[in-house]
Amino acid sequence: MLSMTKSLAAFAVGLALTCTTALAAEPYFTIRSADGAKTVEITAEAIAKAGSVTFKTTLPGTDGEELHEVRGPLMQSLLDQAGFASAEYVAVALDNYEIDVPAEDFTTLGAIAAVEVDGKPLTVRDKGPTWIVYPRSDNAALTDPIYESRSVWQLKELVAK
Ligand SMILES: Nc1nc2c(c(=O)[nH]1)N[C@H]1C(S)=C(S)[C@@H](COP(=O)(O)O)O[C@H]1N2
Ligand SMILES: [Mo]
Repeated sequence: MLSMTKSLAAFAVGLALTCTTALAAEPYFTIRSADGAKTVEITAEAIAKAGSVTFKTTLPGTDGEELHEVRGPLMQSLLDQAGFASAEYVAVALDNYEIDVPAEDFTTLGAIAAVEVDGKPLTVRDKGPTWIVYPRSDNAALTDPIYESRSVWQLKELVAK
């Protein structure tokens, strides 16, 4: 009986740790103001709430001409939801790659926060968990190299200037 109580207790502790880990899940990325006054974590919940779009496109920095089905919320939906309306952002990646991204890329060009490619959630290992992706197969103008350089993978932070 004692050993049963012990194993039950161990199970309960294990369960609690598992749940704590799940609840403390890392956000996909954060959006913050340049002065640090406002920071919004983009969690799985925020991503689900923002809805998502899916399109097929070639992906920069990969296998060239092959089309992939990407899915994720419009970055503009996340910005609206989080209450940011800057004219210019800086996208910063886990590898500290950073580049300016004008708001038009989100308001009019339809860049998404891709979280899934070919039906698979993106992990850090495959340029996730979030990758800024442009629907460039739908719009020839988006094949300009400037959009390739703004296709930031492993997005860590979007800073509103
Ligand atoms: N996180 C991250 N995203 C990035 C980059 C990078 O170095 N790190 N390079 C950018 C640039 S300049 C281009 S052209 C494409 C492809 O980069 P690559 O050809 O250096 O692989 O991804 C863009 N996104
Ligand atoms: Mo590039």
